[in-house]
Amino acid sequence: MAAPIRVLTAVPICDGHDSAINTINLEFIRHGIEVVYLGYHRYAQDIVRAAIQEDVRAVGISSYNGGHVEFFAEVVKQLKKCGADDIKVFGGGGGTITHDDQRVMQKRGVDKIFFAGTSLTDMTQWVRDRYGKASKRGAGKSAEMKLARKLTEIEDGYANGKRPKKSAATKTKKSPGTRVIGFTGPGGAGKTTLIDELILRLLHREPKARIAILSHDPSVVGEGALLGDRATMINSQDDRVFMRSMATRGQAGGLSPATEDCLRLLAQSGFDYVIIETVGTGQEAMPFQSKLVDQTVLVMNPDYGARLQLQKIVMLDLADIVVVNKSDQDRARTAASEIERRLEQNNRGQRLLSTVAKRHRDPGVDKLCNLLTQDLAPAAKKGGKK
Ligand code: B12
Repeated sequence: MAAPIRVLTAVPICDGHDSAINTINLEFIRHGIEVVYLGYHRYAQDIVRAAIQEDVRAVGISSYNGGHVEFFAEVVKQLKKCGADDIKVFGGGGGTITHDDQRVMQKRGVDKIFFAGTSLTDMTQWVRDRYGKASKRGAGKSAEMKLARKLTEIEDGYANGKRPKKSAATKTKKSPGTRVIGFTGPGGAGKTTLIDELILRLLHREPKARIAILSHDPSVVGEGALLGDRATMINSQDDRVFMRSMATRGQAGGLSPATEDCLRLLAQSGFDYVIIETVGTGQEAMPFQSKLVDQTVLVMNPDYGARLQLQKIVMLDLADIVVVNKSDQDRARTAASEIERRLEQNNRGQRLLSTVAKRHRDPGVDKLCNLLTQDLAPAAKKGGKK
């Protein structure tokens, strides 16, 4: 089976009209396209950075703010400047984009504009026809682009169910000083928000640190996926953060068939931290079998049901740190004490923390950041000791 088409969609700066793009995203997904959605009110620079890191075939922009001629052209210009002009730009904006505007935009390198009245089927078919064919693409100009393209090579190699023979990531060693942290937990527990807050702290505390995020969303074989974590990760839109979104492409358990190889490649690429986030997982999930993962964090919602449920969650035996997020909710104190007693049975020195990730400067997230960094002094990191 051929690898799915990946596109990135976004709404420009000073524009909150996201209902059109949300509808279009869903239609693309229904037709087997993987959509990395960046959200609304986005700078051209953020769109370009994300498109390069995600190594998409094209960027779809939905613009209603009236600045489309300049904005689309700016995205095209910046992609070209980065050596990524094989990433195409298309989009729409109903009646706010005129046919005259479109002619100017196409002269400036925009692939296609869709006008009011075009059917969803026609738009989807055009994207499949235009971006579905394999095209010859360069290895990439910058180190970041090279890395992004290698990740695509690995992921696409698995699309037919086989591990690529010449995987770009067959070496086993991590870069000296790289710390790999795995986050898992049920859907809706707040993993993505928690990671984003953690990234904010890491960027402040370590002014030179570079961080990679490998984030997963669910999909079944041959179908599309909404890869939407970038829309939540506001703090992670930073030049020191490399983020890659992956669909699980039919694999159960929280990760994709290509995750291990992609993680290995990231762990060899000189980042200080590599953070991996699973999809929302079930009771049986044990996603982090990889020896590459140094620490595992289970993020829980206080509302997990009866206490007996805790006996069934396998990750409670395996996680190094358990976080009860949303601890401003009524049941949170009960949850924390029930989980504490459950962890005591394991007698493994696992740590339990309570957080409210959505709250700015939450002391629980500060503690989590301390825990994840404390036993790796900068000197040891630079010397490559683990
Ligand atoms: C819905 C709407 C809203 C909703 C937005 C809800 C939301 N979350 O998106 C609300 C009520 C909140 C709203 C608010 C505002 N709006 Co308004 N809004 C509209 C409206 C009625 C429809 C836009 C829409 O979603 N269309 C549905 C899509 C699916 O259809 P379409 O637009 O025809 O698009 C086609 C193609 O272009 C294509 N397409 C569109 N995008 C993309 C992207 C890709 C990748 C692809 C492939 C295709 C594609 O898909 C469609 C295919 O048929 C338009 C008027 C209109 N009739 O267009 C005004 C309009 C866009 N809004 C306008 C304005 C001014 C505002 C406000 C500034 C009003 C105010 N003073 O507060 C605010 C700004 C909000 C903000 N934060 O940005 C103006 C913009 C004028 C301009 N730029 O010159 C418009 C044109 C109304 C007008 N005639 O004055 N708005």
